[in-house]
Amino acid sequence: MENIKNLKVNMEQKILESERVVIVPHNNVDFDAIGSAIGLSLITRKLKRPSVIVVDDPIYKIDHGVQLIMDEARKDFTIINREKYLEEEKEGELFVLTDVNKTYLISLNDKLPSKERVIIIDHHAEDDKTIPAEIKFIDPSISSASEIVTKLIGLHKIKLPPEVANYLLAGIYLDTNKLSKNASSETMHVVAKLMESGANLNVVTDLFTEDFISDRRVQELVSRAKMTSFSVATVSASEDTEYTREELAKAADYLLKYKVDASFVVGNVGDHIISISARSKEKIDVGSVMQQLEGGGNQFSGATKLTDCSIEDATKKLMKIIQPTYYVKQ
Ligand SMILES: [Mn+2]
Repeated sequence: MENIKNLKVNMEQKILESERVVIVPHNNVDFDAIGSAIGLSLITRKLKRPSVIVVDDPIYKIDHGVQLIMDEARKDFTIINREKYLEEEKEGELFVLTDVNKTYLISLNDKLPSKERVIIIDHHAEDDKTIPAEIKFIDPSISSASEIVTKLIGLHKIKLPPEVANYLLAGIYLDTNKLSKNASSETMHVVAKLMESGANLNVVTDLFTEDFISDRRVQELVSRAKMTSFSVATVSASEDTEYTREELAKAADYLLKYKVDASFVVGNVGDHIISISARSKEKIDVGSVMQQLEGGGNQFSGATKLTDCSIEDATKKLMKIIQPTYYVKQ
């Protein structure tokens, strides 16, 4: 059992000595990783140090509920991807890893500073791949990183905004399977504190449900995919289901997991508009394909919308255009 009061004191000193705090949750970010990362951002703010949270997952890999949290949290916190981090990387940064302690599970593994500038907060067991860190609080007996961070926030006497209380509760909820496993009396105490700060169990439960419903809709689209003889996946969605552009894009992203060069998803987005979302690995320039259908994009990603035409017509138009002649010359 580690001592969280020591962690608070030692961590505070390190944060105050740093120019900026880089908060790194694990890849395939989940509720616990993002909730605890946002909570840590709140602590750096109290200590008047800037912080960024680095999340580098492609959008189709992020759970819908986690995405909702990130979209909302962006109003108050800085969440950037690896590319953006590399543009603004600077000296004197402190890395705080949360919900992770292994090199191969983080997006900035090649950017880790020396161990004096690394803090790890985690509840996964250590092994020989654990990142060297001068300060680490790793306790597998605790339910979640969010539980640890909530305690830290309490020690800092920070007033938790209700939204952040929800994110932290979502983290605990995920890792305890809705408080049905690994939840100690300490965990329940932390949950009670979060609820006193305005966390709402209904809101948190909805985050999990929406994830399920949206995923299912994306998977419905994926299940309609047809593979052409020239390694392109196409989806013609059902005419009477309205999808969001984001769902079409997620299905197109998802299809790139398979042995295809590109994917095109055609669906009804309402208001008599048929939208096409296109993604490519590299051989096919989908931006140029979309341009010929009055849309746009770049080599890897593109989209268009067609008014007053059926999904069948839109798919026919698309099929005429996607010929191997549009492969990028190599
Ligand atoms: Mn966790």
